[in-house]
Amino acid sequence: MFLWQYLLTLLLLITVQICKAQRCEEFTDLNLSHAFIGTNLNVRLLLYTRENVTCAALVSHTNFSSHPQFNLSRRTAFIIHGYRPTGSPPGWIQKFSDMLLDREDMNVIVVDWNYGAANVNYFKAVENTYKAADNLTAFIKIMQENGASLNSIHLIGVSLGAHIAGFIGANLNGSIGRITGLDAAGPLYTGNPPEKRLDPTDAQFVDVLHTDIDGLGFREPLGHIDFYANGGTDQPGCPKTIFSGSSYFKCDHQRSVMLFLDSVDRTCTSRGFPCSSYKDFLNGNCLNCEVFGAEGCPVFGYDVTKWRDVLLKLGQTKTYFNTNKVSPYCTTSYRVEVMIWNQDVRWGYITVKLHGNGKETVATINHRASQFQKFTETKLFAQFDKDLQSVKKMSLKFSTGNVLKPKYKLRVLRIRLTHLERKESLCRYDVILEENKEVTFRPIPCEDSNF
Ligand SMILES: [Ca+2]
Ligand SMILES: [Ca+2]
Repeated sequence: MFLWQYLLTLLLLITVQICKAQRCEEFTDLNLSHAFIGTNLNVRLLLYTRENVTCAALVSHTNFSSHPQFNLSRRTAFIIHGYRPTGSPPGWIQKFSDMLLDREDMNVIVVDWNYGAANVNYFKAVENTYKAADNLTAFIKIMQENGASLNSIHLIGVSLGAHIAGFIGANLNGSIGRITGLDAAGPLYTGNPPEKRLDPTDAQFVDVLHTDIDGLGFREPLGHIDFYANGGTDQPGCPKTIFSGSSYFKCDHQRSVMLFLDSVDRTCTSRGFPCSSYKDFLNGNCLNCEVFGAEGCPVFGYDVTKWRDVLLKLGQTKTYFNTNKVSPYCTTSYRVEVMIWNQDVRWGYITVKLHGNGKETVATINHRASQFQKFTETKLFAQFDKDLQSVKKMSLKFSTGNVLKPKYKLRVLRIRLTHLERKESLCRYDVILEENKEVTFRPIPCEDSNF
């Protein structure tokens, strides 16, 4: 061999090695291929760390040493996707990994079980959840053998992925640190015994979000804490009719991921209020957070672990919160207390508009007609899309649904708004609200009084 040939070969080999080392793995896209109809499950594990935020490494069950960035003394989060009817990669997956790494120096493993999840036959995908769980259990056992602690493992499962997380957790006798279930799948899991679905015994701590309990999600509580966003049935901003195409089917379900992501980068916080029903929550009957002490009611999402000990003591806690249509999803809540002096009982709806910092925000309390009675405090719950920090003016409107001949008046002795986070109260005394006429005024700090 000539020297130049030798050198060329060497150069080629080095290049191949470098390319190999830098090869970025992608999530499987089966969208265009129809040859995949499920035989081989082929679970692929894509590792992201702060050393390779945008370039995933494919880790196998055996070659840990070839990934020096896979530091097992750090925490490891697994993101496990759900059913993929079209076989396309989940649009949110890269963002999810980026945001977790932004938040914390950890290992993020994107579980790509698309070969098992992308099947026209949902039954087949469900069957594959058990197999995917066994595969991942084996991987986690090897992590353990290499020094990882189960305490530091967080499984985040979306839809079918939430049950996969549950099965892995059960395989490991509930010793995994945390499982987060994002709108755990309902179809074919509803009514299952705990061993065939996610449940609180699957990990040391299980937190669950419900966003589509009447569709693709699971209705009953599955964790130590269950958050029902907007009641858990339908999400604001999602299409209400089938004419909106495929987004009609998945919008509510997928919102669970968006809400969780908002909590990862702390865009803003949503507290879950423990309550027996959404109706009771909307009626303002569940705003008491005393059981949680100084921390207040649990904040939904990534940081809910702060409430872990008290939640474990409580067993299973069902909570509610409302959101906006788009990110930032969190709303600002006020307790509204109204006392009137009309002789007769009045039924109607109150609209509150707050003005401040050059902005305004409106809450219409209209999920049901409220009853106002002489010298009796009516408690309402108002949620605004943003927090104005400093309220300069307030507008009030009373309506009864009477459009043609509005004739009623609400003679308000006192109205008091209390910001649920900051506990600041704003008051107005003696104001007459004529039906459908907005009254704007400058609120004053509330006096201590014994009305
Ligand atoms: Ca289980
Ligand atoms: Ca729904």
